Amino acid sequence: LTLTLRLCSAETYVLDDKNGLGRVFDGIGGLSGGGATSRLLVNYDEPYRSQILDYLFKPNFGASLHILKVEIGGDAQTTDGTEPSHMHYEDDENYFRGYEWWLMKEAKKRNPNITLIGLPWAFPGWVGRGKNWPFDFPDITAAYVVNWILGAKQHHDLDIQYVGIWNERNFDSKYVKLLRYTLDKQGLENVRIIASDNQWEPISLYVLQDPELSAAVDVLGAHYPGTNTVLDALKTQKALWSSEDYSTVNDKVGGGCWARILNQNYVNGLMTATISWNLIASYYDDLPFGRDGLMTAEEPWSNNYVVESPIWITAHTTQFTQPGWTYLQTVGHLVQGGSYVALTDGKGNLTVVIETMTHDHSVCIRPPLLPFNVTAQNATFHLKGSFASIKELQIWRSQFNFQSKKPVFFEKLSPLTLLDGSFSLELHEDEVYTMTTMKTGLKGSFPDPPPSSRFPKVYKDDFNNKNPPFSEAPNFADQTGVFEYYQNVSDPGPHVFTLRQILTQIPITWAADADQAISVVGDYEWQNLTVSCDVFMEKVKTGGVFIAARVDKGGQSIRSARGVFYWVFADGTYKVTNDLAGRTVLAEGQSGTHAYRWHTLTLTVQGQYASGFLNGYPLWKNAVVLAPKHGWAAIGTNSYELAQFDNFAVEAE
Ligand code: 147
Ligand code: CA
Repeated sequence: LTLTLRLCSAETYVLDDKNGLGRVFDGIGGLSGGGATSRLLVNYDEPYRSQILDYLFKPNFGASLHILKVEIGGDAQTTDGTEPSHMHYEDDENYFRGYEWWLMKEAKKRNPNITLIGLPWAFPGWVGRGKNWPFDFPDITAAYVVNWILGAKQHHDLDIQYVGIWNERNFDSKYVKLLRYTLDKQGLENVRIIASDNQWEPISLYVLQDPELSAAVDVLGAHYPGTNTVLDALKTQKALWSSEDYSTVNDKVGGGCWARILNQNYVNGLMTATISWNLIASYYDDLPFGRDGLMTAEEPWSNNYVVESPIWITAHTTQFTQPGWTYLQTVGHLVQGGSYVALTDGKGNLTVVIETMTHDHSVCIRPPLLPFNVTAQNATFHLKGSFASIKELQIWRSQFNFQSKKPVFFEKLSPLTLLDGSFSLELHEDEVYTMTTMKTGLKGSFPDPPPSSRFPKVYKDDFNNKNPPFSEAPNFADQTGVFEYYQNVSDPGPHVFTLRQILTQIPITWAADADQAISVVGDYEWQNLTVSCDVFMEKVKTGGVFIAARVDKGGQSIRSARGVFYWVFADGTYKVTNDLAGRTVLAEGQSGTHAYRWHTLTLTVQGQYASGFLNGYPLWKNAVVLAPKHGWAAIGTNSYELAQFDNFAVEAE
């Protein structure tokens, strides 16, 4: 007589190293850039800025990230803005622009072992000798990228460990080999190459068919792999990484997505690193992919920030493992859905991470998630091999509690005493457990930051900053072109310190940059306001600059941005347009404006009417503005041309 009575399934799983181990773990990381995703972070006041950095990087505190990947700024629009290049022009070199250097140093301060990665999305135009393509002159591109790595070491004592090719664009085998050769020639033999930050193919096939390419490439990095890999990738025997993943709003479902892929990228795809796009959502919320970061810090004016669930989901793995640990071969899916991974340091430590995320509570932005079922279940784990003698495990638990109560993230439970090397768990839906021999875990915390608030309605910047800590002025978010603090060295007048648009040539783009340079600032909900700014054209005859209100788009859609744009030109005319491209003209006429002279522009928008002043005198009025109804303020130039801005001011209702 056999009687099988199973009210709740109770399955057993074995964690064993006797038949060898799996792949070496390379870590979990965040990506700053691709682009301008940390733009607003730099302007947080202390102590809040340091608190945020602690939540991201401080070991045994929060996300405790193992990897920081950054964009190698290429002066072009790369999702949420432009990031400045270290070489705007061929004869230019400057390793103090932007905020990625600062961010890498802050990360390294907290975690000296953090793995640093650089990847270009775009390149300055000169790299392609005028063509929108970086591989026609591979020696130039390689030297340009290697300069960035050398500059990191020389000026910031940062060791870049990995470098990539061209984000989600074509790779070129000849270039990859030349990059390897150039790195080696500069003594950078330890810098490893990731390829190709796109899909698994065609890079896997190319590596299989070309031994020289295979020798140059250390890691195959795929984006949004949906936890899967392909046979060709496995055949290369290379380390496989999800070198960009996540990109999901950081609410509870975002945390669920992250929990599922952190485990299953290894279980299903043998990927040994996963990198979140993005590290931290520090860009205006209304730019593309708002809040797609591990946490949110998008209000430097209020100093409010939000530690979201992905931070604690990350901690479940990062606080109890390190790059160089090894996955066990005994990892897999739970019988009633969900997954488990186990890692060891090879010195007796064991960390097991279990997730039971249900389908609807773990959907990521991409790729589509096929249906699957997860239900409550009992799971018994038997520790075998060198783990058989483990007597006690620390337990950390997150419960998303989608239905009823508030979620509980990264809660330490009482340690578990093992009987005969096994333990059982009663797993519910949408949970994450870490069972570990490591006693170093900690749920870090700070007092709540100040409450959230809107961007100040009255805002001014005279750019009078002798020693700006960053090359860009606070809150200006460049969407095409690059705007930098500038000093008119020999000018004793009132405009010694200004903000200057410095691109003179369109970059090798990653997105569809506008034909104009534009930097947005302020509150996307602003409707009625006065914007004013002193402007200085440096391009004679054909130069032009603008100030704007109600700018309704940024990021990859910047070309189609609408709003109220008030332009003056070096040929002595002005224009008012309803769009950045300048197709819909609301008013135009003579202004008497010139290059190499300061002019003050003032734009007032009230309901359906806009009017403009030049040097304090009315120039045009009652232009009819039906749409858009609201948007950011902005400054910009008519083309890729030098121009300066000073005494920017907004008064909004
Ligand atoms: C990625 C980019 O690499 C990031 O810079 C950022 O734009 C991110 C936002 O989700 O997306 O680019 C992708 C764009 C499209 C797809 C995948 C990645 N896609 O359609 O599969
Ligand atoms: Ca000034």
